[in-house]
Amino acid sequence: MSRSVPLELIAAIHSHDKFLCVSHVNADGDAYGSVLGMIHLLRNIGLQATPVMPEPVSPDFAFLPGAEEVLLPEAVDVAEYDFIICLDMSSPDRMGALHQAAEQAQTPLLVIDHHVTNTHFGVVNWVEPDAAATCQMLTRLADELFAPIDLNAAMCLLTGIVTDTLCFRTSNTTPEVMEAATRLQRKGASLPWIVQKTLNRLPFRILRLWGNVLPGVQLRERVVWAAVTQEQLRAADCEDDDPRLNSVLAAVEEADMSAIFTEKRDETGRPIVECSFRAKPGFNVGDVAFRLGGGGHAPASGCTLPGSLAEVVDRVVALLIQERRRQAIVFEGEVST
Ligand SMILES: [Mn+2]
Repeated sequence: MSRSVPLELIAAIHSHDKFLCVSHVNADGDAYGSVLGMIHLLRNIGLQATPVMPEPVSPDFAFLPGAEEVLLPEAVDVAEYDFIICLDMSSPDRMGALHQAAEQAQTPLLVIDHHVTNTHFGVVNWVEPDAAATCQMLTRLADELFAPIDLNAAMCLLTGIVTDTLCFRTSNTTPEVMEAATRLQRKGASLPWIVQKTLNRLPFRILRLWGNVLPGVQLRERVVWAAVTQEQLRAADCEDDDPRLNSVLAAVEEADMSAIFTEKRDETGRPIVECSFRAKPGFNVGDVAFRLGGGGHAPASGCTLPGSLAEVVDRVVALLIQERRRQAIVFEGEVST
């Protein structure tokens, strides 16, 4: 059930002028959509708002109105702002270099997020784990702020809802999500255009990468997984794998949980592995990621672990299998009682 927007949040925004809006590294549609949607809403009530992201804007999201204005942390003097609004991010380290800058300048943080793993790191924290997207929360915030939703805001906010719900297909797609999306459509945001710009795009090199990765896919005890090596990425001319590969695995009928493991190196050159998990309704991969030092939600989560690809895959797959067994017993129990 949706809770109300904290009055402290409304008061903080209404009684100040200059806001910096930020989201997390490896930004997705909800991260970009909420940062840019928020700046449009704040400007619509006459406030100054600047978007900043820890990394350069991904070309995939350059179509969003306001994307061309996004600054990198080094281009921002944090001390000039009354508040930093942290959107769709569960912990402050997720905002990269801006984290240290904010601490030094002692600029207070306002947190708006839907991750259940949120660490409540702001002076005001509005965290709604039931919301399907941070952008969904912002459609309600707009009303509370008396901020008109113009076409620019509507496009950004609908993009976050569409991408986080995989176009209204996740288990948290409630009637409230549909209502928020309908409102944004009525403000002029085009659903088919956003879907075309986000979920329905597949660069050919990604397809080639999948062609090399999928022969190694494995299924054991209703857990399905695949590993992506640096060599495969290079051969397909890809910098990174694509989150949609996990959507393909997540649809496997014979599995309740899925995982993609991607071989990477950290700044010092040591081997690390990025793990991304998905669970079918009734199962939870959020806890697994959290225990491994990552974060996310019951249906989708992730973490980054040190070690070689083979080591990490062995260790994490064993954990997922064990966890799936345990949850299946609980789930069956719930169903039968
Ligand atoms: Mn989100």
